[in-house]
Amino acid sequence: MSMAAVDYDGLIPNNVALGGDVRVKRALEKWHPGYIGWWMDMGPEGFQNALVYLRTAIGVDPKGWAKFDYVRMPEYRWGILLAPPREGRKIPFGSHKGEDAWQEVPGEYRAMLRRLIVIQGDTEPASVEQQRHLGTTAPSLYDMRNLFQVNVEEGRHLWAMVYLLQKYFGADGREEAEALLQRRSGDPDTPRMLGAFNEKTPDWLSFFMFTYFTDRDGKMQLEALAQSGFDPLSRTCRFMLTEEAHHMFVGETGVTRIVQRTCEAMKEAGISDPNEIDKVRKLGVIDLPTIQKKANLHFSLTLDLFGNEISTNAANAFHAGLKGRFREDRLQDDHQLESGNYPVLRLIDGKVQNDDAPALSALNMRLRDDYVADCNIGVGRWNKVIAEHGIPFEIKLPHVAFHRHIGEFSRTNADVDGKILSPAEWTHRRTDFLPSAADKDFIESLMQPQFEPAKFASWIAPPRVGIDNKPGDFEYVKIADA
Ligand code: BYC
Repeated sequence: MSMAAVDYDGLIPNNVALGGDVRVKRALEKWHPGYIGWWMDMGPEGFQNALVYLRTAIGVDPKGWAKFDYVRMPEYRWGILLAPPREGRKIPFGSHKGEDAWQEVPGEYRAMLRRLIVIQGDTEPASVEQQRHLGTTAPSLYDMRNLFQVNVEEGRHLWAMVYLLQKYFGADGREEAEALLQRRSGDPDTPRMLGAFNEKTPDWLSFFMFTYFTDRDGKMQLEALAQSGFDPLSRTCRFMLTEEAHHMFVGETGVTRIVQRTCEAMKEAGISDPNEIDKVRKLGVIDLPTIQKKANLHFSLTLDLFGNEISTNAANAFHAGLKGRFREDRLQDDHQLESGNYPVLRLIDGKVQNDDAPALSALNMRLRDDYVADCNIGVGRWNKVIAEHGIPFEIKLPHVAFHRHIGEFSRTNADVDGKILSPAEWTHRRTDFLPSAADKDFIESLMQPQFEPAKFASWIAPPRVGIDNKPGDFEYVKIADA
């Protein structure tokens, strides 16, 4: 069997020759019932017997790696798929730059590597847990299908990390794989590891913002890990990125469709002032200022996922050759960063200012900068829709100092322009920037299910094209079969 061919016969589809690796195969088969138990307890609430039109990864060929069909979610074939090996691949950065990429765990970096894999793995089931209540309020069958697609693929991403733990880390890898099924998003005693993955995703606007902003952190981190000198991690992340693109598509187009519906309804009603919030809300759509507040919330929560601006962990992981920069292979420098600086935003004399820091220590900041640039692309598309309707409003990303809980700005209160506020001013103005209880209640009031094919809730426009080019009235989820 070639490395790219997928063995689809056993319990666990894979292209890693699992059939000939009895120890790992057994370990994964032993882990499987616990995973299914977790999926039934913590995966999508309801709809587990519904037939969902899902894509399943069946290969790793860039053209044609997935097939679409109706599947019941618990019967989804969660497989282990690695991008094909690159002959003669070398470690592309850090102190081992130019040496052969590792096919086994480098002993001296074992703990650091395991930590990176466990943190990556922990986010995947966390997001499924965060989104588990959303199916019941889906604004259409199309959107419900996209939610479930994202969920099963996050499940597959957990499998991807668990494979690495089981195959390369022996007994402690097995323990970590178990623990990934035990932690719970938002649980006070056993929370998920990173802050944003313990927040709620209470409504569909949050879901689209999450898939736009937080899945994009996933993209950035996976791109950085895809550069890894530990080749199995690199190949795993390269294939995960193929799936991740759809999740960000769901977020970007979801927000676009909400913005579009709001603008259309405003135009039909002859409302041109986006701040006439009550009037706009009476139309059954979400006013633009509230969409901005949700963007402020999810962007700022996601920035925390990049860690501290100055980080010894990040420097060590780069120096070791384990975690690179965003698209390291396209950068033109020495890929070692032993000298040189990078500008880091810091709070100096009460003002947010740039300060040069050693480039190696500033890698989290650099990845975060790349992330912000990437976020701005989709925001520009949302604004294009608003401009096309002649409405004077622009969605803007808030300043990176706004509403932070990790890093340089976590001990200050900045407004969306980066101006430092006193604690009293912050308390007074907080709901100018972030959703208030009334905003949340309004959004919740709109979350009424729409489960008829071809129909959409009042607050969201239909998509331009169907999934897999299906027509507008396609029944993406057959709930009747549930
Ligand atoms: N929450 O040196 P520092 C995705 C901890 S999303 C809580 O600055 P470092 C997805 C940190 O662990 C991508 N704790 O941190 C998206 C450290 O603790 P220890 C997920 C935090 O290591 C949507 C201490 O503070 N993948 O895939 O440079 C749906 C000092 O911090 C947080 C990855 O993140 C936080 N936000 O950077 C589904 C890649 N931030 O060690 C999936 C792997 C920091 O002192 N992870 N701390 O006990 C990493 O590369 C790094 O762990 C981080 C943090 C970038 C997260």
